Amino acid sequence: MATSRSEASEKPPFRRVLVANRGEIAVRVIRALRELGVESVAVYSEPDRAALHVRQADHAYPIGPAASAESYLRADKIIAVAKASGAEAIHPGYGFLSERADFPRACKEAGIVFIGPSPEAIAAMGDKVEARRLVKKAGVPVVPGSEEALASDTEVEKLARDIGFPVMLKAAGGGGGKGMRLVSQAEDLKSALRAARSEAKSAFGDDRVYVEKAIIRPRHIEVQVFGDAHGNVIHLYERECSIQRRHQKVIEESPSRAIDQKTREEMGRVAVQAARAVQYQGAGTIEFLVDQDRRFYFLEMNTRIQVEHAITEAVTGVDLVKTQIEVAAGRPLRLRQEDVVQRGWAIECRIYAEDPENNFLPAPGRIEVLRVPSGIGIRDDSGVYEGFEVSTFYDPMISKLIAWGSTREEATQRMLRALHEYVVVGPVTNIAFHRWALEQPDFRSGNIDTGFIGRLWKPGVMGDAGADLPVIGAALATLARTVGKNGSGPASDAPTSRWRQVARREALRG
Ligand code: MV4
Repeated sequence: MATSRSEASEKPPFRRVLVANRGEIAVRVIRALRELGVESVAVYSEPDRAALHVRQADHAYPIGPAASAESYLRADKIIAVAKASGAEAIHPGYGFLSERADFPRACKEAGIVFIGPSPEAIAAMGDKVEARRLVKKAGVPVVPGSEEALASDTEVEKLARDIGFPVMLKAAGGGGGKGMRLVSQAEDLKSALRAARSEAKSAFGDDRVYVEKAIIRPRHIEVQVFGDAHGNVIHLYERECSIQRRHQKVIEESPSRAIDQKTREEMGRVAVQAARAVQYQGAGTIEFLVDQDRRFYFLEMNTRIQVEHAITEAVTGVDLVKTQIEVAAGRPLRLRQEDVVQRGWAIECRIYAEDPENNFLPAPGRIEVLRVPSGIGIRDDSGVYEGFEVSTFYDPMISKLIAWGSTREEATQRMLRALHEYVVVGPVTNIAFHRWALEQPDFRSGNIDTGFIGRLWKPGVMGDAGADLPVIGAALATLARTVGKNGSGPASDAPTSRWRQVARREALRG
């Protein structure tokens, strides 16, 4: 990777940093801190006292009971720990306090650096109508729609008629699909409005809505941006996150098959303009919808590091978390735009403790056996270990599995190989679901959009692939060992390799 300055001889950007998060992202940040020679301070809730982020940090402090509202969301407690521990800065990770404008304000008052954007940038982008207005003024294409949040129903009706159906009603107070309603015809507008307003009211305490032209079967493509304290803003190209379920991303990739080089450069340029509109500092993401004619429209900006940042790291070679920490310390970006190049292809599968056959219901529980894939081109970012209890209190993500290859095909084959190696005994997981998804002809040909799972998936569709042979084998072997140890007989050395299990199955079939 081309760097304008070397990092080897530099002194650490901070002496000690608090990580206000848990799970894989806390581990990810602690790793970056150690590489930079910065001490890490973990915080943890009661059930997390033996979590991986606590084990890996240099210091660790308890902050309360399991419920996030009483621990990881308690800005006051976390700032008190930062002060008591001598941390100079706080990294918020994603989720929890990462996009609350009042948190960086409170950090500033306490004399602590917030590793992220200004409270003004967070607030401006958090208000979806304000964000639309700001970026549109900066020359960024937005979906045709209202300039303001609409308080009266008659205004909404008039605007919807002007735009033309289908339209999308959206909550002004927040994103993520809450309070969103697709309206196909004028007759449905009144009841959709009522539903959207009441959902927005309960989710965001704000029942204002706005209207946009609905984009049918869009693709979700987002651009990674980075700003520093010296007015430099660059982008690190795109990620495609079209494979989602109920607004939860499931599989992401970079680059995207949906755009050509000219569109890619244009989206990057425009994303930088959007970030500049709020004098953005730190890592951010500009989300776009791309329609079937490959036109792109600004959707919203995420003012945090994202779960899927690692696929951008894989194709650009840039450590995004390290860069966050450096720019928060006031250092200029090491990279110029022309230094950023995409090489090869990366895919991420989010491995969850959930049951695809049972409406993807979270499946918490103790991880009895864990075999994590590795080898060429594979990265597994995880916050769990064998013996760890996946709790009901938090997101049931077990890990993010990332495969890099020189082409999309190689990355896909590598991911399938890694999924084949992955063994989790204990909680049910979505590993077999990922194998199924990657084997779909529409995935192979790059024909994906936000309706991919809804269109192709239903319970039972995985058939035999859903029966996870290595998992069954490992579970049997574990059971046999346990019986051997605790019972009267000798410890069993029951086979656990895949081919033996398959061979047995074949034999059973006769
Ligand atoms: C849209 C749209 C179609 N047209 N806006 C969903 C979450 C929220 N952040 C924006 N979303 C959408 N906005 C217009 N004008 C379709 C979606 C949408 C979607 C977007 C990205 C990824 C997955 C999605 C799934 C369903 C709907």
